[in-house]
Amino acid sequence: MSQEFYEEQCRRLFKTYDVDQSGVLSIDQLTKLLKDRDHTTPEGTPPTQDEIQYVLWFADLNNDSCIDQKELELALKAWEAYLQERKRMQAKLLAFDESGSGSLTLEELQAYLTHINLGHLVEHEEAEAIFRLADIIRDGVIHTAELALATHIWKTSRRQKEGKSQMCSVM
Ligand SMILES: [Ca+2]
Ligand SMILES: [Ca+2]
Repeated sequence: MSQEFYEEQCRRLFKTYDVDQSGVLSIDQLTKLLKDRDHTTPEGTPPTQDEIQYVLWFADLNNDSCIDQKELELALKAWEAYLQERKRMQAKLLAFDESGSGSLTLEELQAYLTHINLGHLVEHEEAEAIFRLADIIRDGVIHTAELALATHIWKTSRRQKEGKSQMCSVM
């Protein structure tokens, strides 16, 4: 799909969902858009709170809890990427949910991070820092979209560390 076509599609989508023509998509309008564009669940299944916040985390650049026309492209990309990952994330959550609560505690997240760190222990402190950033609906546990975000944050921080150590070895 060409960039031009994509932008045109974004413009049209924005118009369709900004039903009050306020120039931004409110949380309710964004929720409807995400629901309509999710073809992986039965029709009409709404996104969960953590999924909505996940999209905002990536797309709401000016932090006003609304999506403007420029942010919509980011929101759609974040949502599409997440939908492709969701099944895998749900399976991971299930696998590390020792207590069977349907979400992960800090200790369970630490075990998951250690697992994606190829078995090398991720320290409590680091796991806690990631937990705090990823608990975007602030209910003290990690849900599926929050686990996807925790994974993203962890990978980004690893890449930064590797980048630094590579620089050190060059110098
Ligand atoms: Ca915004
Ligand atoms: Ca949470």
